[in-house]
Amino acid sequence: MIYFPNVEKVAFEGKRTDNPFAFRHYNAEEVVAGKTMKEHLRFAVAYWHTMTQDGSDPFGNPTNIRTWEGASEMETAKNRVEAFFEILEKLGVEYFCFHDIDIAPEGDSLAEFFQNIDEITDLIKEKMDQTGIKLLWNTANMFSNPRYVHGAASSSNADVFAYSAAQVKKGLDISKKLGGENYVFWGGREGYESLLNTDMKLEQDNIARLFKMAIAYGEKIGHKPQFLLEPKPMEPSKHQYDFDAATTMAFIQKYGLEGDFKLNLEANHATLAGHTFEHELTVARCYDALGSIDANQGDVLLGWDTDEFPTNIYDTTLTMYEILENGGIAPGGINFDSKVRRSSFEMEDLLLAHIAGMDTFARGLKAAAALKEDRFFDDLKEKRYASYTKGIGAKIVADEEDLESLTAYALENDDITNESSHLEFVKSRLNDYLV
Ligand code: XUL
Ligand code: CO
Repeated sequence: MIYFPNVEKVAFEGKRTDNPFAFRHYNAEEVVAGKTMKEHLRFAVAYWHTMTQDGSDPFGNPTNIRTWEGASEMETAKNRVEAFFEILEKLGVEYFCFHDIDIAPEGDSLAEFFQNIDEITDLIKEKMDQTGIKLLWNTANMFSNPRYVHGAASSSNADVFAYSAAQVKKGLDISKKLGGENYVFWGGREGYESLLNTDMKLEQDNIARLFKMAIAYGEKIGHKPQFLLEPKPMEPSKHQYDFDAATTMAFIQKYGLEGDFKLNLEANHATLAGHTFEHELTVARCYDALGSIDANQGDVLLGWDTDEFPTNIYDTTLTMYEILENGGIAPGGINFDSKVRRSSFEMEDLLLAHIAGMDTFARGLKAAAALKEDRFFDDLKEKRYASYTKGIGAKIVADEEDLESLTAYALENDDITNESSHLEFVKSRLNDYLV
């Protein structure tokens, strides 16, 4: 069955095309800053938003027209695999990501769930072998089912901890089966509703216990994907332990997980934490822990996780600049953790939305490469911190000074002159790279 009969494989046609199913900026094989666009961008499609989202919101019923609904849940699940690979192939996207419950129905028992997962991943593997499409990451959904009402690894109920462990084991088994390059943990319920009844220390110790079990199991089965932790400050929990990049790094370091874990950073989660996305990316880079990104954007007027497709060139430019500074994002990638708006309910909107996101990132990549080539930020920072390359500054960063020697210096040099940042001029010049 063909799900998008009116759309051919989406090709690069350039800015002047009026074909809505064409890339106007993303040209997979075009070389930018020494690599092809597709090597830089490593796009992935998210199973959950693309295949299972129905367009409902807290005030309204589903709106999405989806032609893959079958007579049973398993039939729908199988149809979705077909449709998903058609989307990936038509977009020329080489990676995908999923939660366990996105691909297979949970059934009436854990054993039945596992059996459904086995059947569907057989199908997915066949498709991967036929097309060469790869698994960027999978994860276990340990937040939707009511059993996770008090958390997963952080639950007050040890039976829930055990259930979570079983889901993670299965997640790693299917990661091995499908050659997953990364494995993600996002703790939507790993936090608290009220401190009045929460043992924060035990909960965080237990989360780390589960992660260590995952590392050990990966070693045992000879499959070690890059483990990734995805920060988010809140939603669905009132407070989530992986609040932002800095908080999550403190957790990773406290429990000695830095050799195995990096961060999967999401743009809209940064906004919710009161940061820009580039702030989160920079923090991760400072720790050498930038693993992968979930691409989307929030709405500045709304205080929740709207997961919109990225269309803001300013943001994608600064994001791609950080990725270039990082020397690339592999083995991570750019996963569209983005959903179409409720009013974009037609099947073909799924393609249009991804094309928009891919074109916006391609523009961001080109602008970022030009900024790098022109040493725009490099020169700016080099000049700003020049005082540390000579004289007393050079001695400070060589750790040759102490409080007494610096006091002696300051007493002789207390007539301080600072330079203006000319920040408005800088921002205006940055704009020249965006168009
Ligand atoms: C939720 C979110 C998740 C994770 C994977 O806000 O971003 O979809 O990416 O569980
Ligand atoms: Co995400």
